[in-house]
Parts: sequence; structure tokens; C-alpha cells
Amino acid sequence: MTETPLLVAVDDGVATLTLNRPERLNAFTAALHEALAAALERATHDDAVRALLITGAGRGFCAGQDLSERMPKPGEARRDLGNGLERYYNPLIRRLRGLEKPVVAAVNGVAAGAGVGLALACDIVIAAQSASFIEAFSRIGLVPDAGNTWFLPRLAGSARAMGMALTGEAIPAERAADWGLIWKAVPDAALMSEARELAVRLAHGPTRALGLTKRALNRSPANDLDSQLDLERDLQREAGLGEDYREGVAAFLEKRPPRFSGR
Ligand code: LHQ
Repeated sequence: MTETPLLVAVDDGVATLTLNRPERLNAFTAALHEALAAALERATHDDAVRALLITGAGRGFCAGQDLSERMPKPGEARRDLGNGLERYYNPLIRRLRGLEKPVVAAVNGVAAGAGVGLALACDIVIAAQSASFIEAFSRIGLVPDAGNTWFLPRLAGSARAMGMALTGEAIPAERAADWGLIWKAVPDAALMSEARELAVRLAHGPTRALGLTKRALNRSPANDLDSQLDLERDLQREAGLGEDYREGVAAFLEKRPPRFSGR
């Protein structure tokens, strides 16, 4: 079994986090969760990181919880699965949504169970055409977690969410894109170059404003129009005081590409 469950590389403003348990389709273990939490914590505070790219090593993206880790041995008491959610999955999903830097998921292969939640918690999901999305929970007598019951109906609508969650059928990447579950599906050979190009482009963008944009869109489902208009006013105030706004307008007027600093 691979010893380093997560590979981290920072280059050109992008932190690339590669789930690295290819023999188990990058299923989550406690060690992988801890490495991911530490990497996200560093990325949050590192000014050299202005965008993130999350992908998987080998032929899978992430097969959800490693089922061999959670299975009680014969004679052992049944486990409280809520504890694993409280300790690992819920903080992971909250952190990804709350991180005010753009996060791209490059879904290189199957995403199942909490692996779907991981992908959908990212801001822009690009998948290889051969990848698929499986709400595997119903296959093993569990309830979708890791944000799946929040993301699915909002992204794909409740009929598709219900169908995916109750049947556990694999949804191919192109259908996921048609349904609005993900941003797009691309040929397998183009996945990593497209996803990286996008992450680098975002990293060179006005990342403070992109972070605020993320905040506005994430708050939107819980807000009525009045509250959302107030939020937009407050966030625009903040963005308008930033250096990137001055640079963006100056570059436009001078007919040159902007040089955003993320401030
Ligand atoms: C795996 C896994 C896996 C271990 C593939 N674990 N080994 C749950 C409980 C607790 C608390 C919190 O929340 C959760 C959240 C969840 O995520 S529950 C859902 C857990 N995930 C699943 O139920 C998915 C299980 N995997 C599959 O159904 C299949 O592997 C899929 C459909 C993803 C891919 O199928 P194939 O392409 O046919 O690959 P495979 O099944 O042959 O898998 C390759 C290897 O990876 C294989 O090992 P082996 O030694 O036979 O080569 C699998 O056993 C292993 N693997 N997923 N989650």
C-alpha cells in the first residue's frame, strides 16, 4: 500500500493535492483525512497559494470511505458512524466551501460515496469522460453524507438527486455535465492539462474577489433576495477597496492584460 496518502505540490500559484491510494481508488482513511486537513490548512494561510487543484492518483478519483477501515471485527461493538462524519468529513466539506480561494476538482475516474461529496464541494469540477459519479451509500445500507444530500438537489434538481441516491446508479461524466452536477466533461487525455490550465488562470486572477464571489454564491441558497442584495452590496464594497479592482479597470482602459495580485 502506498505510504504517502496525499501528494502536495505548489507551483505557479496552484497547490495541487493528489489523493494517493490508487490501489483502493483513493478511498478515505484517517491518515488521508489528516493529510488533507493539514494541506488545506496550509493552503488557506499560504499567500503563495491562490488556487487549489484536487485530483486522484491512478484510475479512480475517490471511492469514499475505505470500507475496510470502518468495518467492525467479529465480536466488536458496532461503530458510531456519526463520529467519523463529525471528526473528518464535515470539517473537510466545510473547509472546502469556506476556503476563500478557488478550488478546482479534476475528477480523473470514478467518484463514489463521500468521493462525490468531495468533488461537489469544490468550486469547479472538470471530469474525464470515462469518470462516473456513484451515490454508493444505498448499495451498503447507508445514507448519503459528506454534503451529498445538500449538493445533489441544488445542482441537479430533486428528481435526479433522488434517483441517484436511491438507486446508486453510476452517472457518467457527460450526463453529470448535462445535468449541471459538474462544470464539464473532457476527453481523458485532456483532463489534467485543462484542469491545470484553469487552476493557473484562476490563481493569476483577482483571487480576493473570487473568494468573495464564492462567499456570495455559497450564502445564496439560504438567503432571500433582500438579504442577498445586502450581501452583494457589502462584498462589492470590500472588492471595490481592493488593489485588483484598480488594476482591472486600469488594464481595461490601457488595453493591456491585468496583473492581479489577489489584494
Ligand atoms: C475499496 C473501496 C472502498 C475499500 C474500492 N474501500 N476498498 C461511510 C462510512 C463511515 C463514515 C462516514 O461516511 C461514509 C461515507 C462513504 O463514502 S460510504 C461509501 C463508501 N464507498 C463505497 O461504498 C464504494 C465502494 N467501491 C465500489 O463500489 C467500487 O469499488 C467502485 C464502483 C467505486 C469501482 O468499481 P471498480 O472499478 O470495479 O473497482 P473495484 O471495485 O475492483 O476496486 C478496486 C480496488 O479498490 C478493489 O480492491 P482489490 O484488492 O479487489 O483490487 C476494491 O476493493 C478497492 N476499493 N473502493 N471504498
